[in-house]
Amino acid sequence: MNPPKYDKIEDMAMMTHLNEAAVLYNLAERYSAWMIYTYSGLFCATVNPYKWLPVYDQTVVNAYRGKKRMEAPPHIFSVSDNAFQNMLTGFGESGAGKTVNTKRVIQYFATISVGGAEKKKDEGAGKIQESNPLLEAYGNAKTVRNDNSSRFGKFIRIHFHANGKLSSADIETYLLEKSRVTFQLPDERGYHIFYQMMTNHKPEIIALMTKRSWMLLMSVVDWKTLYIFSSWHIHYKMFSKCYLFSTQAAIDILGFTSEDKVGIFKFTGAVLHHGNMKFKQKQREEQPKMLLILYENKFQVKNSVSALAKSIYERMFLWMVIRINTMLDTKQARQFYIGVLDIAGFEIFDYNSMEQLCINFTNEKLQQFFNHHMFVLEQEEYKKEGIIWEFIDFGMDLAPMGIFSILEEECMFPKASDVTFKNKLYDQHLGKTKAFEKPKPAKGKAEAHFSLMHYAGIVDYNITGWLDKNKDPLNDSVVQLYQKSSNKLLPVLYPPVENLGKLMTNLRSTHPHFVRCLIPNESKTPGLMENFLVIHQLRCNGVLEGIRICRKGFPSRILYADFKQSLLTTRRLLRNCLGPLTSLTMSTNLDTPRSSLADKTGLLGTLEEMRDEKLAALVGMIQAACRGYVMRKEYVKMT
Ligand code: AOV
Ligand code: MG
Repeated sequence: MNPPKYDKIEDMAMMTHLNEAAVLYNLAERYSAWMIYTYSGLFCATVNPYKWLPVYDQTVVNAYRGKKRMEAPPHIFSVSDNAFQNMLTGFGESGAGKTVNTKRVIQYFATISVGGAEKKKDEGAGKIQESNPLLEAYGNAKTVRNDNSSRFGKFIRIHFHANGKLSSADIETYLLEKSRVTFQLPDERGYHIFYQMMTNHKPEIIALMTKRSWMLLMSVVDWKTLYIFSSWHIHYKMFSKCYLFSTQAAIDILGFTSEDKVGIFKFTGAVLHHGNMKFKQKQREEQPKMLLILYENKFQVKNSVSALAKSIYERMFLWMVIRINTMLDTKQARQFYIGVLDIAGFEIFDYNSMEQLCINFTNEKLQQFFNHHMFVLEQEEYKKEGIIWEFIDFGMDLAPMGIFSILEEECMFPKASDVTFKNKLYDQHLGKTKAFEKPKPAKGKAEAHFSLMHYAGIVDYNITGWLDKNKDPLNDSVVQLYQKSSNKLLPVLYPPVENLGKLMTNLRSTHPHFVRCLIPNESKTPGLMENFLVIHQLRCNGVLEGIRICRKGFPSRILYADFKQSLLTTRRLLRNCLGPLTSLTMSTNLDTPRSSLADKTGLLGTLEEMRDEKLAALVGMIQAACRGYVMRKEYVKMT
């Protein structure tokens, strides 16, 4: 156990005894006092409070400006402030708080760099906040784990001028879960926007769409029997009303034209219509003579219609992002940027399909990046600097992902089926790859075909329908028809596809800061911490290893040239101010061959603090001297 003075410690790297229990105890103690942010060496951890704490307003923003990490309690604003010129990555399981913290980071930058509370909404980064309601309406949905779960990943970049003033912002999105448009598991929902629209509570939308087309839409769509929704709650209808207002406000503030706006709502309505189509199976007729014409059965037709609905929805989402970016671009000079990454968190459901594999794969990639950064690069840096250091192998193997290439391959074979796909997976991985296993059947468990041991836990996947999902059977003739549409928006909806590889390249080119979001319980209860759930996350996320390497290693670094400069400036300042009065000695050898100065936790910070303190004291004394006081020599002794 740690001595009482370490109770509720702000940086867990400072603890005398570092073990799982101590870390958990500290997090729990802090959480019970609503201290949701805690440093753990190189990164910040946060536990979802599930209630709004008054810790994000303008006074708090101001309080964190220009503060060093240890000068104020741990906070997302402090991480943001220290991330200037760098990049921020929020990650953790679904529902842990990534998106909420991402919004706080954006809020912080949007307000500090355009002059406090009277922030200008027309500035790029101010506007990016305004894009949230729109992106969340179309990209977030209720899942079992999170009522407002992000079903896409985003990387937001805030660009700055050389003088640190805000320049503009842009956003990149990844992997929108388009299957959700037409299918959800029990207790989950479709995208928020559908429920918002169904409140029928926005006369302006009706006005925009011409009364006739809106009435047509409303009369044709039978909201209650839409097969594309697994559940429909009347409460949600009332709740969605207010959100419809913010979605619509976002569309206006961002500067979409009224034509765009009509297009957006029309297509959303059209997607709903797709969900309302019903098909009847006729008796089989003779195959037609013309080879072009091919009969499809009821299910194939339903599939094709779903594919079209999903495609329109996805393309409209991507198009909105492109439009948002055009509107955020202020065309001003950009010197550097801060990037904030918020992806859909790791998830394990009863039934896990291809969407879960994609999300978990992205998380796995990010974990790999985190490990590489924390454990490999960190240690390589020590070697490079000639520090005597025994390489620690953290041995964090991650699940193999040859699965996607097998899927791609199978999609090329016309005769491939779920069974052939499964056989191929087993042939190549079972018994050969450690992380790949046959799922253990259990009573009441959904059927699964293979298990993957991910860094965060074992997930059982069901491969039914993956081949079709991956092939995305878009009907070419309909797409051609779309391209010739008299509606201006429809032909525009075909921009290039998303790309995970580019994200990783982006990440590698930055200096990342990580914010580890922890989910305290699965019932969304404020203040309740389930120990096993938290310990599990600490274990698989490398939080403990991170702290350990931070204590053994040298987490603070400063370029030697900068350090030297800083010392010289201090020395010069002292000399200039005090001349012969000083009894100052500086014995540091400033000409060592190293390129950077590595430091155990805190020492560099302490040195900088000491320097600032001494300088402040000196300034005070000089002022006092000028006012005629006697200057006492010992005050200026530098320790
Ligand atoms: P996520 O982004 O990590 O999940 P969110 O950021 O959406 O999780 O958080 C889930 C919910 O927890 C929010 O809607 C809030 O109700 C609550 N919450 C999270 N952080 C805070 C906080 N700092 N203060 C108050 N409430 C909070 V996912 O997108 O599902 O991976 O895929
Ligand atoms: Mg989220």
